[in-house]
Amino acid sequence: MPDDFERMWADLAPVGRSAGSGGYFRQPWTTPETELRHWFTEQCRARGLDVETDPVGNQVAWWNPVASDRPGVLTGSHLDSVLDGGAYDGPLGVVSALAALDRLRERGFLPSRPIGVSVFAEEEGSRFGLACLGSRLAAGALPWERARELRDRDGVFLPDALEAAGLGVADGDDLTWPLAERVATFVELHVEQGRDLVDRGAAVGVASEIWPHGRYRFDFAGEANHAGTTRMADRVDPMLTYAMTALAANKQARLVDQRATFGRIDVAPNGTNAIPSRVTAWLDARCSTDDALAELVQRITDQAADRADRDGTRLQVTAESVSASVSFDPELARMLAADHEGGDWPIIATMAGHDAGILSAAGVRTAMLFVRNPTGVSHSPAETASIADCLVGVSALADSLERLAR
Ligand code: HGY
Ligand code: MN
Ligand code: MN
Repeated sequence: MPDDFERMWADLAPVGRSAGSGGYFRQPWTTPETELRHWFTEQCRARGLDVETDPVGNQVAWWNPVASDRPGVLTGSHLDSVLDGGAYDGPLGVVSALAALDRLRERGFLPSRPIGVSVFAEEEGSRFGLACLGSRLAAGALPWERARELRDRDGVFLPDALEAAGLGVADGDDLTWPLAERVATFVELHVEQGRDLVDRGAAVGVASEIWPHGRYRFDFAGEANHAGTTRMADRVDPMLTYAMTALAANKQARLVDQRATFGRIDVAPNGTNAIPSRVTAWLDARCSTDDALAELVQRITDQAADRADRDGTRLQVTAESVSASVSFDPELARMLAADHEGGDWPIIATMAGHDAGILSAAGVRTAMLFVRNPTGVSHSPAETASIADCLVGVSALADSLERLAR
């Protein structure tokens, strides 16, 4: 069994990996991510499972040996990565789902309801800016009319990206999955993105909640001018307004022990010897409650506006992706966390968004399992998990599926 997980893991290791940083560039509907989608199809077929791939590339394969027509237990995650991301965020949940299925079959377990393995597309929102794009479409949380207008950084519209990947939404396609009829419970296994399990000395944890979080585009408009001949007093420099806003975000988040990050910036014309005409920067904000999130974003926006007044620049803030607070079913969390070798697994919160959050918001009974990440680092090539802990995660997932599909 272990070599099976490790064989699958070895299959994925080189796909979309940067020779420089060792990080992954598996943006959705690009060549590496398409290769992963085909890999998943092969893995399912090798297990005698028929894979359904929907028009945007979301995938699901059902194991239904007793031909039950009851709603099933679905498990899976995503295969796309952030830019220069780690190997585990997403793929660990997909490989573990396949390995857990193998584990159940080896045990001779016969599920009383179907067990499905799924992959949702563009979970990271790293190309089209909207987190969990695939699962939001599958859950009916995002109308195709809005999704089709999304453009990536090169100006490519989503429909054209899908075409290039051999996919595509035809008029009249219904992108929503029949979740109410087909899915009784969704369980997503994911590498922990933090050090809670390390600090607790636990290999596996169960999620209690996902913090609400959002992505907000800040457009700072100024006046392009010469970097040398323009006196400092005569400038309308959007870079200054941005810089102060980034510092304000850092301070405001620290004051309330929440999270605010400016990790992405786009400057026009981005010349060395010119005051920029425009700076666009994206705020990623995360808080323990929806109200705290709204308040934090408002405070940062107000301080940016004050500074814009002083600089004579113009500010526009646009919420591009907002995910409300998710509380997982506590009784389900307790059931999955209970009675393992060494006692119960800890039940912990996560500040990272997941497809599980979208399905939960759509009314699907949902749980998440986390696998210890020794460094706690994620969205970085340094993200890691030990094979030993990954195999404990596979057992944990197999046990969970067995409890849910007995
Ligand atoms: O950004 C997140 O929270 C997740 O990794 N998609
Ligand atoms: Mn991620
Ligand atoms: Mn993820």
